[in-house]
Amino acid sequence: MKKKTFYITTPIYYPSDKLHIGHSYCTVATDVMARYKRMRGFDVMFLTGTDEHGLKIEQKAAAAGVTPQEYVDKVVSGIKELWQLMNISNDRFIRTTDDYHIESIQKIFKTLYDKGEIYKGSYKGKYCTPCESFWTETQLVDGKCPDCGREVQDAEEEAYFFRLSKYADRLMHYYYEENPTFIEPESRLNEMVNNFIKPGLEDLCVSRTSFTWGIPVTFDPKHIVYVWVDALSNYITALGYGNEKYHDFEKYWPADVHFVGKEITRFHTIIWPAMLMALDLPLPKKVFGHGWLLLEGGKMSKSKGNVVDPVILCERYGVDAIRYFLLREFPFGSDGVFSNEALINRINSDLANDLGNLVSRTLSMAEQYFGQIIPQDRRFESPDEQLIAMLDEVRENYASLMETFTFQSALAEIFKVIARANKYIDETTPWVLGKNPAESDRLAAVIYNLCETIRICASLLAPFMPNTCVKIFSQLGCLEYEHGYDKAIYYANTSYCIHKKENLFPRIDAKKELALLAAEE
Ligand code: ME8
Repeated sequence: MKKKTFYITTPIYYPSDKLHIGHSYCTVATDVMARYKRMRGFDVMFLTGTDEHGLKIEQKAAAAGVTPQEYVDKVVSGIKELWQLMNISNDRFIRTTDDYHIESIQKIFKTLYDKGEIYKGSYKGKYCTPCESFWTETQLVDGKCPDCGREVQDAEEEAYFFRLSKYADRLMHYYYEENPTFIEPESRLNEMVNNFIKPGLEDLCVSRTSFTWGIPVTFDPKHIVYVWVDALSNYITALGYGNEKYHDFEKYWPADVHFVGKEITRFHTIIWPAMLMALDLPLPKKVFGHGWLLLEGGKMSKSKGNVVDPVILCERYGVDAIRYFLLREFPFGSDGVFSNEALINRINSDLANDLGNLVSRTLSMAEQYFGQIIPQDRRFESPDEQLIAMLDEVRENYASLMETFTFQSALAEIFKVIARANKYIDETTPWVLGKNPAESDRLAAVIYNLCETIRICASLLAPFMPNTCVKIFSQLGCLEYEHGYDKAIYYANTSYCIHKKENLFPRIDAKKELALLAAEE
């Protein structure tokens, strides 16, 4: 039987500077979802990449005294290294400067022009350079860019326009009739409708002549394609739409979900679907606008400089700790405040104390009392029932939360089981049982139940903390066919071959660490 497909994407990031922890947040969430779906047996296509054209990059390169291509090549190689460091399992990485993408964009632009969806006119408006966005007077907030609050400039140029205005009704129909879960969280739908569609959509200026770092319009080469038309199309060009580089457009399109930050939901839920309608292509099934990581009251941003470097964080605390923290601390749809204190607390309480201790106590006792193999002669008693019932339920609870991208709660479900298992150790007092040879069968059952708990929890945690879970399975001596989603329920006869190694997460001395961090600032 052919596997079901799952196509998931991150935004393609601007390589105008190094990425910060906010970009990592979205990419890690996408990675977790991709790994989860692979674990569920899907044929996954996970796409990320970089959005390399536009005035901002042209200016940055000029300031650095290099060509735009040289500039982006350097930043992009750093971005690829970052994703490798963070264990990101993307199947493809698209750069908008790749030849095949450029070829596709030129074809898309020409097709839209030939169909009358794009026409030539002249543009007068306000332009926000950092956001690469044109605004009308009415869209400005206090005369400034409504997305970032910065100054905008007057701009006028001969330009091509996309007939966005004519799609308002079809968009509304898509949102409310055809696909009511297209925009999530739901609050973002209301925002799109009330702030953008209801006030009236205007045709969109889709070409520029004021700078050159972009994809030329083939039939009028002094124009370059507007960077958002170029960028949004990546989701189909990366599958081979309009080019011969790839051949899986039919297989994966439409995307199951685009993960994007809330500030670019508008581009993905208005402009992008309208472009696809104009091309007579199916629309993505869902756009999820996640929240922002804030820092001391403001959004992190490359241009503000108040950024948190993911490379430093991963080196200091470990990749899995950072991946876990990002998805456990912040509800995916809302904003959250990043702080070192919260990070250290999470590592200590959840990873070192709860998970780390459960694994280390269980495996130490297993080795101490039985060596590598838990005896088959096991006596189960009623205190086991509650733990086993939780083990049998956790997988379903987790799955339904994962399907709605409720990562924080999915993790909380697993950690409830971990907490219960730690309590079970205190209740069953294996160290007392271990002193009495007559209780050996009871001790074997207790240790076995704990190993089952660890195996099941690690199976479900694997998309979040892949390296840690590999370590756990290896210490449990648990073969590959014994873990994974399908096996994440209680069995009476899993075979373990225990081999305890170093603790998974060393405890951080929070006071010392925070003082150290303060001194470094
Ligand atoms: O907008 N908190 O690229 P970009 C959470 N090239 N997420 C954050 C964040 C923060 N503080 N800062 C950034 C672009 N992000 C376009 C996209 S897509 C066709 C083109 C994440 O480099 C979040 O996902 O500015 C946001 O939408 C994305 O990075 C913006 O990255």
